[in-house]
Amino acid sequence: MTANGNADLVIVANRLPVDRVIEPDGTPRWRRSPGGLVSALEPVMRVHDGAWIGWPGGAQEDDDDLAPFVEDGMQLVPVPLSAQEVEEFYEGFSNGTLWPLYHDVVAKPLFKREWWEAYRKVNQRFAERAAAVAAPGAMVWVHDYQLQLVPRMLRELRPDLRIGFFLHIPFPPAELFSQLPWRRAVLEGLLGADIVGFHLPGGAQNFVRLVRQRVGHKTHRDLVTLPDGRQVRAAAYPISIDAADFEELARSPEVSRRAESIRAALGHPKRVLLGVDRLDYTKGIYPRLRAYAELVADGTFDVEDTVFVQVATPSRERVDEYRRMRDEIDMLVGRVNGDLGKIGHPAISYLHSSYPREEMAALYRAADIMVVTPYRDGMNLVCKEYVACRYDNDGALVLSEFAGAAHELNQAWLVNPYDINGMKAAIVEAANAEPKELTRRMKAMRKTVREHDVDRWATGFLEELDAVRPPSRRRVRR
Ligand code: ADQ
Repeated sequence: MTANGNADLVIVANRLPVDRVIEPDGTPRWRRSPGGLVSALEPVMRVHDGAWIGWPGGAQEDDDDLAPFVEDGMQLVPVPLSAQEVEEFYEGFSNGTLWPLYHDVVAKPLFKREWWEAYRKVNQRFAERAAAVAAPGAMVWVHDYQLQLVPRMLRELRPDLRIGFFLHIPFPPAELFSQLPWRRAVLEGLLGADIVGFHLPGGAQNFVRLVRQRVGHKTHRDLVTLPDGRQVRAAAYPISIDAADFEELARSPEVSRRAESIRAALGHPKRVLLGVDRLDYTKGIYPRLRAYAELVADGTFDVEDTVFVQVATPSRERVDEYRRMRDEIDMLVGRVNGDLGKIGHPAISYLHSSYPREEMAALYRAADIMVVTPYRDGMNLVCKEYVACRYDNDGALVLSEFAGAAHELNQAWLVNPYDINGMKAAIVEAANAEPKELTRRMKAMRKTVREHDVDRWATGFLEELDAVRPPSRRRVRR
């Protein structure tokens, strides 16, 4: 295939950084959805001639006009999915097979052959779009578990490219990954990249070990050598947030006022505990609320001066497991508030809303104890956002040791979310900690988050990808 694109840097991700919305009169329009990934990559996209390839959301009919377009100097290339592909590729293989398998089998993964076929087909479509827009020798950065076959498919179409891949969720140990009927194809898919990035060194090690065991390639430390001499590096690049930006937001008078009014609306409690998550069974919302409820029931906390605010944005609502979990949490919150609440003082203030960044910063400012207790999480950015907002070096973080972030934020009160008593003890300790102790811990965590921000993550990865030997000078087998 000839190189016919002009983008020097191509981002390939499941979603575009814009959503396709349909106006009341039926005309489609693009609305920006500024997620962490797009703000991290925006500066580098500007320096390079950047293109972003992704699904615009929703299901497309054959006659939908989804031509590439330019927004803010970025070339955006929509990849359409049919209703059946949304069901089989996105809800099915991505979120019903890979997501639970890669998160320690917290829920049972489903292995369906038709889902795998859809996954392959959609990955091929993404690879073809990337091949068409990339300039000769361009860098292509493929993101996440939905697109693990793209690196190899793309290399077959365009051997001239430098290809990077980053996995935003954990990469499981060999014992779990090996359940996957298509394990070898997934490993070979990833090996199409020059660099395969993970949040933690453990993920990279799991990958290299599996490549040795299941594909039979030679490996040495973080390097895999393919039969044609090409080398693939597997390494850790822990993602982060724009810490300075969050702090600035938190310091703004509007956010400070809003934080005060949140506390006032809660009845000026002595203590506010906070949980903020996508409503997902990996996030450990249920055990966290159970632990808290027990502390209220046994009199450790009094609803008159303490409240737990749990914000849980519904997600993936068409996947059965998510509906079940939402019902379970709804029931738990209802029971706890019914049994333990008082008029004007619920034990748990439970919200399904999705908030703008300003409101998130105000919530972080309003909370004395942030409770983040996933059963397994690739990184978890919520805890880093909380830390970035605590510019007075106060506030306590209770954090699951199974979140990637626990490797960096080890001054948090680290907990095992499977151990309810352990979680209760940590919450009580955090609640009773001396201000000096809180400051000591928060200061150290803030330093980490400040020094390792998202810009460092993105530029670090791309610099290493840029340094990959251009394919023209690679040894070619004849
Ligand atoms: P997620 O599973 O989505 O990300 P997380 O890292 O915590 O988890 O990111 C959530 C983001 O959504 C945060 O920026 C947070 O502020 C925002 N958010 C959460 N609830 C919200 C609400 N109610 N309103 C508005 N915003 C809300 C996946 C992996 C993580 C990994 C990231 C990035 O599962 O482990 O850290 O990708 O790689």
